[in-house]
Amino acid sequence: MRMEAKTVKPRHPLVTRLAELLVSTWGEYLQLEPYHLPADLGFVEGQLEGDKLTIVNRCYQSRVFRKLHLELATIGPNLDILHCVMYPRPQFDLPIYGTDIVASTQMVSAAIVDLSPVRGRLPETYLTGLEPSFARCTNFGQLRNLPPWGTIFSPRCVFARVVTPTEADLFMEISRAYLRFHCEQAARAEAVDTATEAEILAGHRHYCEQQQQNDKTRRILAQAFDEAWAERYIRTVLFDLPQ
Ligand code: 18B
Repeated sequence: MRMEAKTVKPRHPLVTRLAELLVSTWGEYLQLEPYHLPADLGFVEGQLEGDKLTIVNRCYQSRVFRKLHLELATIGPNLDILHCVMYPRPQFDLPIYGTDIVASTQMVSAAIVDLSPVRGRLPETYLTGLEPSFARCTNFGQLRNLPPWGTIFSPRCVFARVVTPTEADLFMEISRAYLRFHCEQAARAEAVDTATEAEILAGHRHYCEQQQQNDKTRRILAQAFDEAWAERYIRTVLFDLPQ
């Protein structure tokens, strides 16, 4: 395991494009401040069945967001993963933007983007605002079904296999629209009362608990490092609860 600041070069163009979109959109809409991850977990390397696993994290915070986390992982010669979660501070009644891309050299087996509700139901403004982009999902050749723990996702969740360049462009356009819509909502968000804040905090906890059940993520991390490391990483870096 190494700790020096480093970058990984993702090889799949969709991963590169989405990472650039996320960071540039954050820079455009938000006053970014650094967010410090545990010192040994910003850049990590492991071995997965003889292949090198490299993880690079970028993390910020802002007035509204307690943690804006972008993670890029490369495994061996042809697997790239992008993971991103925008956790609002629990004082703000906003859904959680999350996205995950799992890409091999030829194909994106999973591309997912959602604004996940934290108080039961996605607010009407979001349901309506995201609808035109969501409706374009019918243009993906293969939409995928959510796993059993995926009850946290909203009716506007996009989960597709991405095979052609047209589908890659479509995923980018939907992601861009979701992200910009969300940043616009966040810009005018105002703090809620403490009773609502407690409800939101419980919603965040539930979101993280469900995400922690994704065995596909856990398996990769446990194989490259070990069970205890995977557990700590999932609980402190990927899906940590606010203090
Ligand atoms: N995830 N993903 O982030 N995951 O982190 N991911 C996979 O083709 C990693 C999130 C989500 O069908 C797969 O099946 C690793 C966020 C869903 O059972 C692999 C990291 C969201 C599935 C990984 C990572 C999210 C999924 C299998 C850390 C949503 C489908 C790929 C870098 C907002 C699960 C495949 C299923 C799948 C791996 C969703 C390998 C290691 C933020 C729903």
